[in-house]
Amino acid sequence: MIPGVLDVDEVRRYRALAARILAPQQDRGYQEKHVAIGSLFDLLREPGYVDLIGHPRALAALRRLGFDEPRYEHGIVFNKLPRTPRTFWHQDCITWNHPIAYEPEPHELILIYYLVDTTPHNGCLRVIPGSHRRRHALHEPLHGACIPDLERMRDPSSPVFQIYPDEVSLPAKAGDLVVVDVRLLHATHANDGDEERTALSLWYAPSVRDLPECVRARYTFRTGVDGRLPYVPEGWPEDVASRLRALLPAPYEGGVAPLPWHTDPDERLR
Ligand SMILES: O=C(O)CCC(=O)C(=O)O
Repeated sequence: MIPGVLDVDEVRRYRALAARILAPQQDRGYQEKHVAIGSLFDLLREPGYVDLIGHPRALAALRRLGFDEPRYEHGIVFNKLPRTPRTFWHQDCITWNHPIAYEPEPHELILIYYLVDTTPHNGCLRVIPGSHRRRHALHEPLHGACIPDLERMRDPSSPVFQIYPDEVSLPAKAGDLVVVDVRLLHATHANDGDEERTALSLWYAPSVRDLPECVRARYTFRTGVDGRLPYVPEGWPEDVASRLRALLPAPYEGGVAPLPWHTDPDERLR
């Protein structure tokens, strides 16, 4: 938890940008499909977010943690509407088929910025400490789970929607930043408040040069391959596009095949 990374003006500005991206969330069909996640909109729908992606205070905080070359991969606006349920437990690692996923050092981080004060009453983050390195009962029901079914909360009695004795809530003030290892099991409380709860999650590779070549081979910058891989949107003004490009990993130009996505840990996680 890194308090006060964004000042009041930045919080206001990034909320205004989020509001423009979030317009399609008014649709009832969208709301039903995403009731247990809120929204899943690409941050790059607004070029103004390039300032956030390269935020000097956030990058300095990462440097203090020992990550001196973070590179942006992708980002999502997570907006939980008033009186909507918990987000399901999950982890976001896609590299479980490679030894790096079983090493102590993180190979991918999520930087979550809160744009409103967030508590257990209105949807703050919940995490299971240590679950990025140790198997937890939740890994079983999550194995091969149908994510669209979880997003629409088809089965509220599922273990992935329950409270666990070893979970920890992380309340945050508007402008605070939470840094999460992608392997960590995380979820949110329900938003029982009357206001929207807006958070921005930005994925970074903290040290690209330490990544195996097959992981760097994912960075091809081809649009439409997968929204969770780095790219520069078409039609952006060149000055903003080049600022974004400088914050992305270098496009891979070697001959190694990209590591296929693998979203579940195997027996190496004990
Ligand atoms: O806070 C949220 O709405 C969900 C955050 C999350 O799941 C993530 O950043 O991966």
